[in-house]
Amino acid sequence: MKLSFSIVVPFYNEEDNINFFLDEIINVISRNMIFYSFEIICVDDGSTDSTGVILNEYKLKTDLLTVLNFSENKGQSRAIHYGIQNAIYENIITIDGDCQNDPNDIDKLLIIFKNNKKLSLVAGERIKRKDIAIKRISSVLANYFRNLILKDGCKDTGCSLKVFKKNIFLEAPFFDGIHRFIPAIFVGFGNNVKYVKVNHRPRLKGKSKYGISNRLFKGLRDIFLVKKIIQNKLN
Ligand SMILES: Nc1nc2c(ncn2[C@@H]2O[C@H](COP(=O)(O)OP(=O)(O)O)[C@@H](O)[C@H]2O)c(=O)[nH]1
Ligand SMILES: [Mg+2]
Repeated sequence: MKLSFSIVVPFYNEEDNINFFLDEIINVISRNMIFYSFEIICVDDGSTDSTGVILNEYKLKTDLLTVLNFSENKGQSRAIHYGIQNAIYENIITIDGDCQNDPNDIDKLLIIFKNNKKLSLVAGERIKRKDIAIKRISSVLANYFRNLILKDGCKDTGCSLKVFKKNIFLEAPFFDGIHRFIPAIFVGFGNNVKYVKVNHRPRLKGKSKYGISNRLFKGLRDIFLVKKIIQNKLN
């Protein structure tokens, strides 16, 4: 039987990125449709620009697309979690909607996932991050401390491009920030994971929604919460 994948994408004020992003994704799906089944779930997280309108316009062009809307901004974690809860397929692909991840890497991740039945997660690690220095440095720090405590072996947990089993992700209780701990949770729950080098592109349109204060410090605090979640699960 064909493996099937729900592609879950969070969007917060990404009006200038949506059409290009979805064109690229549809391209990837078209060339892989003989091997796998797909749906795309876009979560508009209370955007205040035309994101919702543009997503709904795109929906008229393809029946692969489902658009979910929050009336107010609930954050990237909640958007991804809600998208996954609504996914019809048993496997999930996550990717950012701002065109910084390269959808062409999906082929590579899918082949590895398909050929290694024991893997529950294949996660991208961006080789050359096209972000500002402060963001790259804070990311190295956060990855170092998380790895020290949670030992997930992941060098770049912030890379959204991932393929994984839905049921394992949904075994973990939700918390705001969970999307940064997917490898740690999978490893902590005793699953096999693999990391794969992927491309990263500069953000050409729109603005990043994160700075140091709303990511690094919260990320460090959440390490201990995840440690507890893993201990609770194993006891
Ligand atoms: N749903 C949702 N998505 C968000 C939020 N903040 C960022 N995103 C999305 O998450 C992805 C990554 O965000 P971005 O700001 O580019 O983060 P960066 O690449 O790490 O700087 C993009 O697709 C954003 O639209 C948010 O509050 N809610
Ligand atoms: Mg980005």
